[in-house]
Amino acid sequence: MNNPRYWASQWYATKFAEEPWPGGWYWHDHQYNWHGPFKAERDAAVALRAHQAQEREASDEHERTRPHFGLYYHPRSPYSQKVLVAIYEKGLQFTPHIVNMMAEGEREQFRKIYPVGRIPLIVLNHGPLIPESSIIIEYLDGLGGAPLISDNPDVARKTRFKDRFIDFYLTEPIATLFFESRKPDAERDERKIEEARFHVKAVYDFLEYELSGSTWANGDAFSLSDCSAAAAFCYAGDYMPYDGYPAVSAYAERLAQRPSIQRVREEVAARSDNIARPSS
Ligand SMILES: N[C@@H](CCC(=O)N[C@@H](CS)C(=O)NCC(=O)O)C(=O)O
Repeated sequence: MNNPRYWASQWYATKFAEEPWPGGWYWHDHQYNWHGPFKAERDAAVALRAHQAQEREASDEHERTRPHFGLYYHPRSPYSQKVLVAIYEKGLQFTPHIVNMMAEGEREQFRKIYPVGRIPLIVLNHGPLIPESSIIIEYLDGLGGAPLISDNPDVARKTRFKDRFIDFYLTEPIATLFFESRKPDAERDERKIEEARFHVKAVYDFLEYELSGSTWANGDAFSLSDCSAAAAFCYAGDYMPYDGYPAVSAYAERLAQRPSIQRVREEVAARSDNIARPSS
């Protein structure tokens, strides 16, 4: 440590530093790039520590985002879209497994992995299964990146409530309206349609009030509730227009502009097996 010419860093010996290098203190990085000379050992040590901190940050980010789970999903499934939005918001990598639940063989195969047979599902590399879109997002949120659920228990409670409220009373009824609209007139279940419309209206009424002073469903930070809304609002206006709901309409537009959501929608648009939207 006292040789001003060949200074041993905390990581690597510097025995390769030879003439004609100017005298002074040196350190080198992983790629054997030499840094120096520094007049004093202390200056070299400060530079080395700053470099190490930068590398640690980079490798933490790498560790956080590297693929360590497989996602079973379908780009057109609303609950898969909800999880994809969260994944893209956080910049995480994953191993994709697209499952077409309409194809009997694929459905049966998938049920061997998860007997309930619902997508999305994530499978961690070391084995555990994590089903249910909201639980998946809770898990992903623990991996760091921009938080989707606040540390503040009161804000978190409202985010979780809106997530459930949107799934149960918007995503599900919109799916009902979608499936009913595809049936021949004689087979349509008017009672189901009426109930679905009643619930969608309840969500619009609630959100019109909640959104009047905020950008996103639960305040000014994009959250789990917006991941849930992203998929539902892709189709909601086709089945129940936003007439009389200016805040809901503006919110649907903001969702459509969000890069993570645009990416999810582009993936749907790029598929050749798309289902036609209803003609209004
Ligand atoms: N509560 C579940 C709902 C998942 C769900 O209903 N997924 C649909 C696709 S969006 C599905 O797998 N349907 C296949 C089936 O019911 O056979 C979640 O939040 O993940």
